[in-house]
Amino acid sequence: MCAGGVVFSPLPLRPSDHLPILPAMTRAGIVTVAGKPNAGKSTLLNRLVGEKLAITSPKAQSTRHRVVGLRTEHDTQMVVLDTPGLLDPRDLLHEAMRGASLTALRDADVIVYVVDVSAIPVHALERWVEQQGHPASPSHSEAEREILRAAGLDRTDPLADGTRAPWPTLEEAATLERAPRAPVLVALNKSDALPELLRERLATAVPGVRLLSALTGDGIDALVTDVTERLPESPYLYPADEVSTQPMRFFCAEFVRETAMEQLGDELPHALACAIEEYREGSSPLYIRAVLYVERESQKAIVIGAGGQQIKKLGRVAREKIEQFVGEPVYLDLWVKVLANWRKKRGAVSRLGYGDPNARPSA
Ligand SMILES: Nc1nc2c(ncn2[C@@H]2O[C@H](COP(=O)(O)OP(=O)(O)OP(=O)(O)O)[C@@H](O)[C@H]2O)c(=O)[nH]1
Ligand SMILES: [Mg+2]
Repeated sequence: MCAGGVVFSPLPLRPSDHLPILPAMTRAGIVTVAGKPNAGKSTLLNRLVGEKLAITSPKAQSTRHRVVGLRTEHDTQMVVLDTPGLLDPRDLLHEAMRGASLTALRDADVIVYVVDVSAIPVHALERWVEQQGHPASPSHSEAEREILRAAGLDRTDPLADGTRAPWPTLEEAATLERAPRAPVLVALNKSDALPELLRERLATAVPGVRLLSALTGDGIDALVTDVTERLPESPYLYPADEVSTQPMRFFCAEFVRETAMEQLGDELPHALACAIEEYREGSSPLYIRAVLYVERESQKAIVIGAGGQQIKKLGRVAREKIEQFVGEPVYLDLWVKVLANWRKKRGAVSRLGYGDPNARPSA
């Protein structure tokens, strides 16, 4: 070909020359983290997001709301939902918590069912691992089966309860009437607390089981791969640089409540709720007025402490956590008020932001 004296020698076409350049296909979806109280769900959310969003505590029932964390990495966006621990509701707050968990299970594209493996007796885990290696099958002779039955290892023997994993299924833990729509990955968390040998045997004898330590990060990469494979191809649902969809004031209230859980006795934290009544953007330091609600006058006295020492300490630590989160100086104006028996009052439970306990999502 000759144009204006310039000779073009056409290069051989490569297949890609005919194709429009498409961006790499992304994956995105909702990853619901569910399980019994204290299993390590919030620790896992924080680990997945790489930031402390959800409050954690050795005391059970620390999470009361669905907490949203965003993880965007390697063309995949996970909208991670941390949920309140699954329990039998004993009051309206519990009902609202259960409602939040069930809704998150229903909305999920993938469910990570977190089990505290350190709470399962070691002998039950050992027996289960043992059995995975020696299942009785139709190929076993009757004599071999007899030996396995005697050892309690015959899968075909309905009386050998060792055939079951030594933890409840998600349906059992959540008392669901039917299995959730989304695929369920079982994550045995707190595996750092297991004897090393047992950990190795669990990992090798039972390939389907994901051993995890949300605390140390062990097993997280493998879990992320498992989850990613199950997410649908989709454009991102939120901007790639965001870490949550919830407002700052939500996290501020949670940090106050977490600090109260750390500093106050075992029972009192369950009676506490925190509301942010004012959040003055643009002020320096950032002005936040928070109210800790308790159920009785006697509890108010405990939170305030002798000479106001307790609330002063609580306010200082909570302020430091909030400052770290918002990245600027904060003036935390902290109050304590009595809202008598609020956990038993529908209006109060929903006014404190715990969803509508009337809305009972089906299982
Ligand atoms: N040893 C160990 N402890 C862990 C691990 N993950 C969480 N924990 C601890 O277990 C306790 C409960 O953790 P959370 O993340 O608050 O548990 P949760 O399931 O969110 O609890 P609720 O919100 O109350 O249902 C905390 O003291 C955590 O530090 C882990 O992998 N190993
Ligand atoms: Mg939690």
